[in-house]
Amino acid sequence: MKKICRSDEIFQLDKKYLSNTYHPIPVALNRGQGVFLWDMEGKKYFDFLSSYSAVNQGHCHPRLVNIMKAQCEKLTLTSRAFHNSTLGAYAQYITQYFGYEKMLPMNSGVEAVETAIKITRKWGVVNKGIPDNESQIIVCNQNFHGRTTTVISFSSDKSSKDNFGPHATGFINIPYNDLNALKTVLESNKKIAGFLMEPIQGEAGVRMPALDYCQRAHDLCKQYNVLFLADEIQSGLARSGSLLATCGHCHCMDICQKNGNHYTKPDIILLGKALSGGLYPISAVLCDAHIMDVLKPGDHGSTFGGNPLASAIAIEALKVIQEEQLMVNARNMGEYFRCQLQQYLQVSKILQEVRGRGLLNAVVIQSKTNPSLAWDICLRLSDHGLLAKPTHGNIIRFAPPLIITKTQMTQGLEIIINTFKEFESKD
Ligand code: IF1
Repeated sequence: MKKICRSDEIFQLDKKYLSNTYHPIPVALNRGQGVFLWDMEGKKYFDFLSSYSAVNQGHCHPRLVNIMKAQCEKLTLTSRAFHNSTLGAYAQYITQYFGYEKMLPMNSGVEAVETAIKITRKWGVVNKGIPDNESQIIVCNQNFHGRTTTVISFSSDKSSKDNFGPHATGFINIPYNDLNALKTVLESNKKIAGFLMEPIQGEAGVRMPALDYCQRAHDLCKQYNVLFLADEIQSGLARSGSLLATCGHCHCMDICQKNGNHYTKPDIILLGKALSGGLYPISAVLCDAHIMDVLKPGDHGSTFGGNPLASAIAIEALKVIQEEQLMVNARNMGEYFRCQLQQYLQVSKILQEVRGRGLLNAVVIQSKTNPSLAWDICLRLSDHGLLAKPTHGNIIRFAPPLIITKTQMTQGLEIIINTFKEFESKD
């Protein structure tokens, strides 16, 4: 087979042989290190997407690469038919890290969501006496929790959902950040087992609820004996400037309280993405024993979930987050980033809003003449050596790896602001 070495050859291959399910920025990446990516021609880019927050620790983190290599040479997969030498240690490490009693290991993020739905439904049957097949889970409009047939059933996004029915029942959608809507449903429906939400809605364009929303929503759930489930797959693992965006964790409670944030410890948290630092699909469901123990042998499982390779990588990925103090850097660099862009916003015609927490940020772009302005800006950013992707038409998400230094952020901002300036004159 001929060796492929040019970007345009890769674009052609992808077009010819791949399912047509994505509309990528025309860049073919070949190498990554830290906050940087290189394409086939050796051109260097700042990565301001971080593989949708999976590479919080930076690309090919040396500690993660080393642990992966070492574990690969020893043992990679046993299935759960037997015990293995790393899973127990991983379960102990992650539960103590987040202050929960039990962990259930899966692979992709959406599998963690599916797992949490199953735990919640069975918990409702066992603990609330909800008849089997009748339990309900409250979810939020504009959510993104993944792409399985059950999870798309409660999506608000037409292209994720339409023509893929019949859809699963048992989900009630309410507006995000609306405590009254939550209370109304809880009050009127006795078959609710759980409330599933994202502490920050990523796909919806980095939408943040009121600072006390998670805590007050959880309080309402407690009042009605309903589980509060936080999907921290994107917002968690230091991305938002705290270890979890719900802040249900001792490592960052001090800081959160100082900042006047309210925190809560969700009944169930879902993790994925950066749990491997981008080396491997690893997800997890964490909760206390009185909830997790509704699952019995045979109730749930996965061939690869909790395999020795994943377990070794996940421990190291969590250690890197803590030892490199990524939440502190995310908080500081995020503030710097938003502050610089807020200043630019004062003099800009096309920039409408800058928002975010930690290093999960977005800008809203507006054009009188060009409906694909955000896309065009992202193409131009890529020409200038910075990768970012639009979401929902006119929003651009900026989420670099959390190891980014101040100098690198200054350079990234320079590219972003100079690119915006090119478009100001055209509008
Ligand atoms: C794609 C978005 C990000 C997630 C939350 C669960 C999952 C995701 C909060 C499922 C996944 C992805 C998947 C990716 C694009 C991406 C995304 F733009 F769609 F919203 F990150 F911002 N919960 N998010 O964000 O995890 O099964 O994919 O491991 O291409 O679909 P997964």
